[in-house]
Amino acid sequence: RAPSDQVQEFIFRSKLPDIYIANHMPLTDYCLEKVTQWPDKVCLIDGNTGREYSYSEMELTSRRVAAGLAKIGVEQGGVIALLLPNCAEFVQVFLGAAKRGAIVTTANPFYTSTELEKQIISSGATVVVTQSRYIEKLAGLNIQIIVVDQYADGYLHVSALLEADEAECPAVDIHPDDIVCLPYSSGTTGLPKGVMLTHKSLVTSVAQQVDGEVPHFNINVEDTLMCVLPMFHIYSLNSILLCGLRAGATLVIMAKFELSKLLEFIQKYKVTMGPFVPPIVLAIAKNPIVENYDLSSIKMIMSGAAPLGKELEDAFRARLPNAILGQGYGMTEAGPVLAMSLAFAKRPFPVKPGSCGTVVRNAEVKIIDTETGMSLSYNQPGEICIRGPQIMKGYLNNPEATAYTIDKDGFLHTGDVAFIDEEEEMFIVDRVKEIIKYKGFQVPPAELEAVLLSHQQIQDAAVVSRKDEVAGEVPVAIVVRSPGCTITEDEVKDHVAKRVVFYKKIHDVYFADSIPKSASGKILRKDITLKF
Ligand code: 4UW
Repeated sequence: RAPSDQVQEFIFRSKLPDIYIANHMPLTDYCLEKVTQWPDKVCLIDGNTGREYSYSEMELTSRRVAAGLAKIGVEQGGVIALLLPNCAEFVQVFLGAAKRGAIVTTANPFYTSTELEKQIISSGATVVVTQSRYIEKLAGLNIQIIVVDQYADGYLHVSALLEADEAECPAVDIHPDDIVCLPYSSGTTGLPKGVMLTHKSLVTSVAQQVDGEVPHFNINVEDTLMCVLPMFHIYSLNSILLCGLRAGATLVIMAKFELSKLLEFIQKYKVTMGPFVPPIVLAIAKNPIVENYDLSSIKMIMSGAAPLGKELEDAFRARLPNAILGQGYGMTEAGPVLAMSLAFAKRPFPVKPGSCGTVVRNAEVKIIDTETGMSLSYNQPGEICIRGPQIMKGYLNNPEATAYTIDKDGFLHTGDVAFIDEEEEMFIVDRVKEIIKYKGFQVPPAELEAVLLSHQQIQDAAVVSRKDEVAGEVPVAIVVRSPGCTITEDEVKDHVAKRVVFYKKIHDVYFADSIPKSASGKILRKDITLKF
């Protein structure tokens, strides 16, 4: 995309001053930099097992894992796939791999083997760390499997990493622009792509949140963070795990969301901070069992990854009036955090409902007119673009998609439409990208369209979003049957359901004679949405 030749650009910045950011440091060293100040502090409580891990233990384990990885042949720059729900091993292997100078690609363990195969091949991963129950999904892949739970015949056990000799931790010269994390995201269009997040990107993003005299996201050694959102998604990985470690907080991790368990953990471990997504906020606001628990330890609740409705925000505040409720706004490619509520700051600002926050420090935001590319001033909605050392280096092996997303001036185009008001608060109002968000999870329409078109009775198809009270949005399909074919709605749904993870399932099928397309063959999704 050509940058506009506008003379005076409108650039939005944080209301907090810029800070010094130590983004020359490797990620693990940066996150664990202050461990000597709190060596015995509990770093992690694995809610699944009840086991606790101290900060010094975690730091030692990261060196052992780095040594173990080197020993099994993982080179600096090598790629490891983590296929795990939230568990202590996720954290240990992630930090150890980063210490090794390796790259971690994270995937949802519920992915089907087809989905996994695509990511493993595309990322170039040579090792996957997983639980024994997921091994069968990896059949046929040329990859070394490391199992974290029981010892399984023929597979390496994670103890080979956790119990390696830290004296053999290799000395590696990590460059700030080296990739450390490779999550997959479809971005503004098309299929999932590897998002190259470097040591510099992630260190910067964490620092933008929790570093400095007046942190934007005020968490510290006194805090206990609830880590129920999956760490394979960048929201949890960055804003809960990495920020929590840097700040010396305690993380309580849960493998899967279950409301009563979550409430029990909040009460038992006196959780102070809950980073959630709208469906969890909804459950806490509406479910009567919440009354049975003492949630008075909670100081802050953050919502993000999908829009939070105003009614829900009000209902939540009525239920937990003493907790600060605010939003964060992230996108994998943006490193990921673009904005966060200044109600979470060490010196909080008053904020308005519906806002997804104020841009983080050491970054610049532009709101551009989607037609002309001109940057807009206060209160005018346009596409949000962000520039700063935290954004991705680009998409792996995909210079076209990278150039489409990051312009020549270094601004990342988000595909989200928002305006910023005079108090520098951002309000997302629309989207000019394809992505559908089911409970905060990405559902890329192009991926489902390809699955639909692989059925011989389907001549053409489009997948669009429909609003849903619980999930936020669900994917629905418009299908054109091949001539003479009689495929039914259930058959279409089944065909897709067998091939994709549960949250990408098609909820409804509408049969049509044709799919509206532009002259260049692009599906006109907005035109389809208008029909129902
Ligand atoms: N309101 C409306 C929001 C919002 C939103 C995101 O799966 P991805 O690529 O990434 C994420 C990351 C979320 C995130 C990261 C770190 C963080 O601190 C935080 O705070 C809560 C959130 O979701 O999807 C990116 C897309 O998700 C939508 C938006 O369309 C964005 O481009 N999205 N947050 N508060 N929509």
